[in-house]
Amino acid sequence: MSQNLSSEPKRVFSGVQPTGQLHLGNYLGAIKKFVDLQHQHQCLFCVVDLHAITVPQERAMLAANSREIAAAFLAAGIDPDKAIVFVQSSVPAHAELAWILNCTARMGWLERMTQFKDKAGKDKERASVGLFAYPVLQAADILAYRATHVPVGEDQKQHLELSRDIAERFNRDYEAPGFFPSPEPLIQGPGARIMSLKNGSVKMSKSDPSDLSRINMNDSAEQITRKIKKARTDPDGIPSEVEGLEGRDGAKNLIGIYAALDEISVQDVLTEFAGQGWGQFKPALAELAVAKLSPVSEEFTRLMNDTRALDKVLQDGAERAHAISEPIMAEVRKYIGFWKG
Ligand code: AQP
Repeated sequence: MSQNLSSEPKRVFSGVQPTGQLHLGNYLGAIKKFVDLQHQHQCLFCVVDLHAITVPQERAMLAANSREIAAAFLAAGIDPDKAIVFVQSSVPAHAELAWILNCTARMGWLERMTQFKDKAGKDKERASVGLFAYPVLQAADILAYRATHVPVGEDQKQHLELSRDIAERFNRDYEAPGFFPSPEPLIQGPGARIMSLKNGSVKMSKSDPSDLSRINMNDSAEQITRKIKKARTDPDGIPSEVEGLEGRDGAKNLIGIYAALDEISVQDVLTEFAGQGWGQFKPALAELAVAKLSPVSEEFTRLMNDTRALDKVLQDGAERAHAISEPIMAEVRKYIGFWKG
């Protein structure tokens, strides 16, 4: 059986749920980072439809939404000849390993997960068991490939810590030292936490009832410009130093979005715009956002018109993903001692 992965190359895994409109937070916090990583490491980018069904989904929309996420990956610059792009439900290892890891994870660990509390809201009793166990499926996604690195937004930090605990516990319980790596999150950079345009203290999210709170990846130039114009800021102007953004959520968010889109530091943005008002900054941000997002949304529309080509990418990706996960699952079954180990 294989040993520690430390001498093996890095393997990157990340997933996005096919639950509707992709927004700027998903793009800057996750997808844009995927594009750079594919050149340095073996990467698997997954449309996580098993995660999506932890809350009700429309049968008529689920497959179409999965294609949309795959199209967004490719439109953003992911090359399916380099990275493996696939749909989670088409590779059986995810569900199988999730069950096994459900038996490794502890109730107390999951009860501490803040995202479950947020998503289940007041009516915890009526939430699905799947929503509660969601972070275990996430651990299975990563560990089924023995991935070492996971690019995600900051909201996923706690889930990644849980994945590490689960990996370590499996290795200990089944006397498999070093079998599963402790996956590391890749969270750095100003795009890691994009906030709502209407309320800088909550994250930009597809479930926010106000469309003005987010920039959707397929918004037109006019929509983007209007939303940025209406974004919540404060009466003060743009400071010259990062400390001047302290306690100013809306201001900090817009400056952070500019930095992430232009791939420069927050300090560089402040140096460029120090002393100016929002009336000057917002049009500059809108222009930048349109320039960066329009090519992605045009390519997205083109790809969505060729579903056969998209399905071919996803089929090929599923086969390549299965080829990696199956030998790992064979070892997992042996460690546990299943009849067909
Ligand atoms: N606001 C955000 N800023 C930075 N990164 C973000 N991500 C999500 N929102 C932000 C990152 O996007 C990746 C894919 O996320 P997901 O498909 O798991 O969706 P989510 O996190 O559930 O996205 P939403 O929009 O917040 O959905 P709802 O409203 O359903 O909760 C992940 O890497 C995530 O960190």
